Amino acid sequence: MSSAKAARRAKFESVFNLIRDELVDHANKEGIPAEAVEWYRKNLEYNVPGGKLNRGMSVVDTVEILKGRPLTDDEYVKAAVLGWCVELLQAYFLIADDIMDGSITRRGQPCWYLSPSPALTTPSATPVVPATVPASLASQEVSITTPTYKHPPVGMTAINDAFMVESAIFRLLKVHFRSEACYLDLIELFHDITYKTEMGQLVDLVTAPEGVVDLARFSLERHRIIVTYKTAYYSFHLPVALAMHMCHLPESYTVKLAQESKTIRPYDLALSILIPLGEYFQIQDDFLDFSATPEVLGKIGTDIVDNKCSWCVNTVMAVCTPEQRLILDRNYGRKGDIEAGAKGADADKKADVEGEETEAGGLCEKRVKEVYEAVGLRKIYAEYEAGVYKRLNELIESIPEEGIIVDEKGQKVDVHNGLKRQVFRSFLEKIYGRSK
Ligand code: DMA
Ligand code: MG
Ligand code: MG
Ligand code: MG
Repeated sequence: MSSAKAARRAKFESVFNLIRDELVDHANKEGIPAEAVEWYRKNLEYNVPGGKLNRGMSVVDTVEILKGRPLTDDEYVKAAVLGWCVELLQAYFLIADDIMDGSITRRGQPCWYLSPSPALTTPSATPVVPATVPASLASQEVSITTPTYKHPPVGMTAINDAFMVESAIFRLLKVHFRSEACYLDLIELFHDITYKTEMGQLVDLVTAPEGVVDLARFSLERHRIIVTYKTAYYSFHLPVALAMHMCHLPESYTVKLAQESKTIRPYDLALSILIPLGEYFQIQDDFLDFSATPEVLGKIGTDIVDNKCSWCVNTVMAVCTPEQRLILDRNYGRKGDIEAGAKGADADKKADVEGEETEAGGLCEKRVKEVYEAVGLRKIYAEYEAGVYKRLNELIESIPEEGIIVDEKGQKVDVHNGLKRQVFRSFLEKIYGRSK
């Protein structure tokens, strides 16, 4: 990381301390018992600041581009608070997502629901799971093992912790934006985007229900819907729309050029570029999951083993032979080695029994990857990337930046109030051709 980039991140991170203290102080003032306040503080510290922070910092970047000058200290803090609200939203989704996906690790540490409980970390802590079988279950065939751990996990309190991280967004908006003209727009935006992302999570979950491998459920159209709703709205549209509202961009304005006048609806225009940009970003993520080495990527790709409705499997299904499709049907979404004797879902059990299952990979995954290579997925991806880069640049170029900008009443508007191509270029240049 360049030193300028590191300094930019450190400045943004310093605002996290401010908002954490504000939230914790507020809970203290409400008279919440100290152990609960301490839990909340640990929840925030564990879940909010540890990511790449690209989404949050892009709010600050966009405000700077729209204003066309360095920000004052007050403007910086306001933009950064909005950025941290995006990071809070992401943390809220991820705490819940990890429970629903049964994930083990996140950002190089245990998922919050599996992490040691902040309240009970002494050796004398009592187990949270009953050691004896409850009477209501005694007649059924259940096995409840006596817990031996000294540090019980956060467990399902994580569900309420996720809700609290979400509610923190609205608490911060109230404190920092209550008296601003954009307050209602900001609140509505967070509500709309949250609803859309949750719809995306639902489509994601029903497309690949646990333990059901059925490639017929997948399609590139289904992939596009999942990606748009689950990722693009909150990761790309939200940061830019927040910055636009903070800079008071009007709903519409007219650009008077030499020959013609053009009416611009900047929020719709931004959306029409940011959704395809978000889709491109997720397609990169899907391709890298297959193609990048763990050393480069920083994580082991699991989409094939996890039965994900990835761009890769959808693209390959569209071009492969019936024989190759059979290989995909028999090996996708499975751990271990199906050809070694077991068939279909039995492969998992067999691998378990024989202890040959590894955390990711195995022969099933290898066979799927061989089909990907055989159909030339790398070449298809390279062509896709060149095409989408050209298409996105054309969309960006279509934003009028020259001419006189007038508002709905025909009043001349400061040129800095218009949408800028650089907002989108800075996103595109950050992700184009990325290899991790
Ligand atoms: C996470 O989606 C979704 C949201 C809305 C944060 P995912 O389960 O595909 O992502 P990950 O692989 O990071 O758990
Ligand atoms: Mg997940
Ligand atoms: Mg998920
Ligand atoms: Mg991925």
